[in-house]
Amino acid sequence: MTDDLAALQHEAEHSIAAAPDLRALEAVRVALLGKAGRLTARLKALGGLPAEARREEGARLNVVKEALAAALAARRVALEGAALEARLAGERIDVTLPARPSESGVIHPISRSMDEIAALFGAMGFSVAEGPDIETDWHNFGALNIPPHHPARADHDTFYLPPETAEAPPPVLRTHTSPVQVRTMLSAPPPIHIIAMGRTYRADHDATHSPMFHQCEGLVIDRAITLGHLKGCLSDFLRAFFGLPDLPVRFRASYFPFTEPSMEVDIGWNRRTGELGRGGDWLEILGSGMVHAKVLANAGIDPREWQGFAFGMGIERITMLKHGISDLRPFFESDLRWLRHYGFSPLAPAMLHEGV
Ligand code: 2NM
Repeated sequence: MTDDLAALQHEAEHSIAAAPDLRALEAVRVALLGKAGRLTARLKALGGLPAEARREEGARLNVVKEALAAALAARRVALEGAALEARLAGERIDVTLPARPSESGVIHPISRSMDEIAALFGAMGFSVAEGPDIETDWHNFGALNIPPHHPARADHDTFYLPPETAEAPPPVLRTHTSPVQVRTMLSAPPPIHIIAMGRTYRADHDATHSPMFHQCEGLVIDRAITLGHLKGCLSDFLRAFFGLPDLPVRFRASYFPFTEPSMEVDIGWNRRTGELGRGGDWLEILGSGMVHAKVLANAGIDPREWQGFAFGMGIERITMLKHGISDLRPFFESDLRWLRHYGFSPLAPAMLHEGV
């Protein structure tokens, strides 16, 4: 009986050690300890033995059962480790390999322009600020010196959202990126040198207007900022963005409620051919001005200590001019043929030393 049990244990230990994988190991376990297993059978047979023999045989069987259970568990851990190693070896990737040129995607011309604008203003010390598309009436209009019945509100063709309370003005889809400038002024003290870019919304839809379009606005608040800084900054930007060092730039008096004085900025072009840089005609390209003292005060900035300039431009418009795109609509139509033609390689990002 004892030799018999020792032989069973020996044989079982050999089978466990030799099991090549987890399935084989499970088969060994079932053959030993399953319902019809060899050790199970011997444990069942204990009931038929006399009391004395049952105690002795039972103790021996338990020792063997525990030894085999431990051997099974140890082998399971070893096989699981080996299986994981094998899987990791099979799935290994070389993260140092160079990227494969992709057939499938290009950078949208609007995204490309935003990358170029960020690179150019970044080189002039600006950082990029962001804010929500859904704005309060106050951030979008009130703080910018556009009071409740000001005609500029009508000009903006605002999309209003359902009111949250009966008393408060309803939320709006931002009609320009200026509320980002307001939020920036409220959130940290000057000096401030930021641009804000992103989606803006006006209820206007025809060949040259889309209800959603993109703006870039800039804001500089510092000590002793003058119109000279505004003119230098915007002339440099326009000449770099269009890649024309001699691009004529003209500043023309205008009106915005949030700037005083206000100036429209024109660039030289040929109205007949559309060529930029020469031709004797002028094209309005952006709006700008010295931030109104009331706007500074609304945003908690003392206008006697800090001055600044701001500007705003439409990204679709400058992108169309730069690349000779004549129609606004395809920007939003997801036509892959148009996108592949006017898109940019993701592997050649906007870089300043390449003149963006
Ligand atoms: C423009 C033209 C002129 C402008 C002003 C501000 C702020 F918040 F500082 F008051 N942000 N943007 C501004 C000024 C925008 O867009 C044609």
